[in-house]
Amino acid sequence: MPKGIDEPENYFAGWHSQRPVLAVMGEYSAGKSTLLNYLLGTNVFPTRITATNYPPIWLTYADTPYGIAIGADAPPLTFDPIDINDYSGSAYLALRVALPIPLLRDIDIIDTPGISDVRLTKKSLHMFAPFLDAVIWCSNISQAWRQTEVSMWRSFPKPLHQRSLLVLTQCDKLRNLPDVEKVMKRVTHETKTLFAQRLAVSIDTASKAEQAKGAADRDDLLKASNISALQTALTVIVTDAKAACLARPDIATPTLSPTHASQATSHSSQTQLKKGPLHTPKETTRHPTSKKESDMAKVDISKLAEIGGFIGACLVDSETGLMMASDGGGDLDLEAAGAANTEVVKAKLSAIEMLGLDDHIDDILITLGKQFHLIRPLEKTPTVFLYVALDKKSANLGMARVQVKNVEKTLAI
Ligand SMILES: Nc1nc2c(ncn2[C@@H]2O[C@H](COP(=O)(O)OP(=O)(O)OP(=O)(O)O)[C@@H](O)[C@H]2O)c(=O)[nH]1
Ligand SMILES: [Mg+2]
Repeated sequence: MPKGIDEPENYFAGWHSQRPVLAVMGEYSAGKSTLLNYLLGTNVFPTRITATNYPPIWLTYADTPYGIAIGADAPPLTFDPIDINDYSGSAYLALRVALPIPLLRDIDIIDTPGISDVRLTKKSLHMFAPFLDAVIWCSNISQAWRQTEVSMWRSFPKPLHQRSLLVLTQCDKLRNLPDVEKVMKRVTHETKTLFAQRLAVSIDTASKAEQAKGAADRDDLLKASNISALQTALTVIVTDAKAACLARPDIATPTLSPTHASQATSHSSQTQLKKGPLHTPKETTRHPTSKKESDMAKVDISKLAEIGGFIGACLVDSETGLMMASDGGGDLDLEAAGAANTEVVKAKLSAIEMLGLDDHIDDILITLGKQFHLIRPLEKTPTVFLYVALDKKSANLGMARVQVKNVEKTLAI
């Protein structure tokens, strides 16, 4: 391993410019990247219904776009930001992306993975702490301010707490304003000393306001979104942080630490910011980023169909939510079911890690009225799991568990 690659702080120190640095943190799928894209006015950051699989992305201003990927065990790589899709996965510790977006003239922004990401340790977020002027902590209002969030945020320095905002996201998902206010009241009580300010927003509503036909509709939607309160709070944070930042050396050009500058390799030389969104994941064909994903077509899980009461089964990568193989299904949308259950597996893996249990998951059983759902992470690759749906009336659960285990043993990824 080249010297210094295991110390990404060395790079971050070089990236720390006179601009305030704002990080967005929170649980996965809280809406962190959606919020940032809205503020930036373009789809820079990847967003998805299931957890995205990117390392922290440090966004900064440059007239000519460029990207730098800090590898976990390889020299840093420069890339064209348009190819950001290719830099997900655990091979990278952090990405630096520079773009000519007006807001970035005033502020650097770091988008981070969800705190329950199994690959993300406290240390990997703490690496950024010395460089942060403020944090927007995003917490989904439907499950706001969970114990995992409390524990992670409390582990950051107290002065940072005083400069940061708690944003309850996706407030359009609650039925009405009194429900929003009820959550806000509880969370305000629980976070008194932990944030400078708290507010509830809906980026979905703010985006709808942009498409509204009449001015009255637009105004109503904007008001309901509470986006202007967020923009005001951000302006205050940026203004307060600016004076302190001027004392820092300004770094306007891409910098690699001297040790690595000569080793950096480039995927593309001169880059231009293309018009339109940089990344629209829903329409984008995802390139396999790892051997694991490119192997998926070869995985055979057809033996699972021999289990009594079999309805359908799939093999899912919980890091990406992607289905690697499937069989049966009938009325059950296996792809959606598999993706939704990535959250179950990730939550359980992270609970085991948080509790310091030196153990693994054999299987997870979900009992519905009419079906059993069995989840079995692969022993050698626990982030990949088998998901099997069985008819409760005709399945023999004991036998089914053994059969799923036997099939799991035959899978090698
Ligand atoms: N209804 C509603 N959905 C939202 C809102 N904001 C984000 N979402 C949706 O929530 C999902 C997750 O959003 P992301 O922005 O990818 O969440 P994230 O916190 O960046 O997720 P990770 O990067 O995976 O940790 C996406 O399907 C978004 O469309 C909102 O205000 N309202
Ligand atoms: Mg995100």
